[in-house]
Amino acid sequence: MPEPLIKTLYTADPSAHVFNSRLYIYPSHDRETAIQFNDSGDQYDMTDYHVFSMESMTSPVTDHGVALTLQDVPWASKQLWAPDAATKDGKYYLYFPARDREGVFRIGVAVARVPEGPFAALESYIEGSYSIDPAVFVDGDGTGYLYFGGIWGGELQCWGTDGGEGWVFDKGLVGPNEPCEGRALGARVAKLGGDMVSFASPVREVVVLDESGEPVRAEDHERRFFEASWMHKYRGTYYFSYSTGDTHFVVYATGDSPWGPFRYRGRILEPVLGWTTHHSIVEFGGRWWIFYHDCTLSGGVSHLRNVKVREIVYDEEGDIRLVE
Ligand code: FUB
Repeated sequence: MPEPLIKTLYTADPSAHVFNSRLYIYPSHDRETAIQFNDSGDQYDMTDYHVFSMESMTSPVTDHGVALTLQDVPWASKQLWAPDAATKDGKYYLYFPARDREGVFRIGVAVARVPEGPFAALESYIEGSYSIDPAVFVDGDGTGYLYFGGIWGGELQCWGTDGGEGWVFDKGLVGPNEPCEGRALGARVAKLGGDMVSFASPVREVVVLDESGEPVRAEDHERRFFEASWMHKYRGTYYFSYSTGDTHFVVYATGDSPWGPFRYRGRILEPVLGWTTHHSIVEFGGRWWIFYHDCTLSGGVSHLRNVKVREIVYDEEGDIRLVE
C-alpha cells in the first residue's frame, strides 16, 4: 500500500500536470469541520488551495503554500472543491468549483504567471459553467476542452436542457435525484476559448456506451458516471476516466474524439479507504502515473483525505493495468 505523498495537510482530488519538466499537483485542501456527513457533501467545506510539486517521482514534494483562498474569489460563497490547471502562452490557469452567492455550484478560473501561483481569481465564474470537478484537456492541436460535472452533491441532476443548446437549473432537484432507470446522466464537456477562461462551444453531454453500443444505464451504478472526470490521450486514443461514486470505483472508457462517445473499458482503481475516489493520470519521466486519494492519514474520516500515487501500464490492447 503506497504511503501518503503529503502528510502535513489533508489533500484530495489531485490533478497532476507536467509544466516546465516538473510535476505539479493541484489538489483540494481538506480541513476539519463540525459539519455532519450527508449525501450532499456539506462536510467537504474547503476554503483554500495549496499547489505542490516534485522534480522527479523519487524527489521530495514541495508545498508552495496557499495558491488561492475563498475570500479572494469575488463570486464564491463556500466549498472550494476539486481543481485542475492548464497553461497557455506563459500563463497558468487554475480551474475550480465553488458555490456561488445563490448556493449553486459553478466553475471559476484564477490566473498566475507561474504554475505554483498565487493565482488571481476572475470577477465571475465561466459563463455557462455549472456543477463541479473541472478537468482540462489540451489536445495536440492546442484546443482546450473542459470536462466537468458530478451528481448528488455536485448538482448535475439539477441541470436540464432548455430545449436548445443551453442548460437550466431546477432548484427542486437539489439532492441525490439522479434517474433511477433509463440512460445515466453524463459528464459535460465544452471547448475552451483561446482565452482559456470562456466556453467556445455549447456544453455537451459525454456519453459512455456499454459493450452493446448502448448508453450505460442509470441503474448500473458500477459503471455510470458520478464525478471526477479526467481526460488523457495515449497513442491517439482518448481515455475518459471517472468515479462511480456510491460504488467507489475509478473506471475508464475510450473513444476517437475528445467529445466522445466513449466505450466503457473497465476499472482502474478498486474502492479505497473513505467514501470518495478521485484521480488524475499523467505521463512523467517516460512512465504513466495515477494520482488519487484515500483516507489513510485520518484513519478513515471520509472528508479528511490524502493524496497517493501509483504507476500504471498499458497492455497491447491499450487496457490500463495498475503496477503492483
Ligand atoms: O473534494 C470534494 C469532492 O469530493 C470532489 O469535488 C469530488 O470529486 C469528491 O472527491
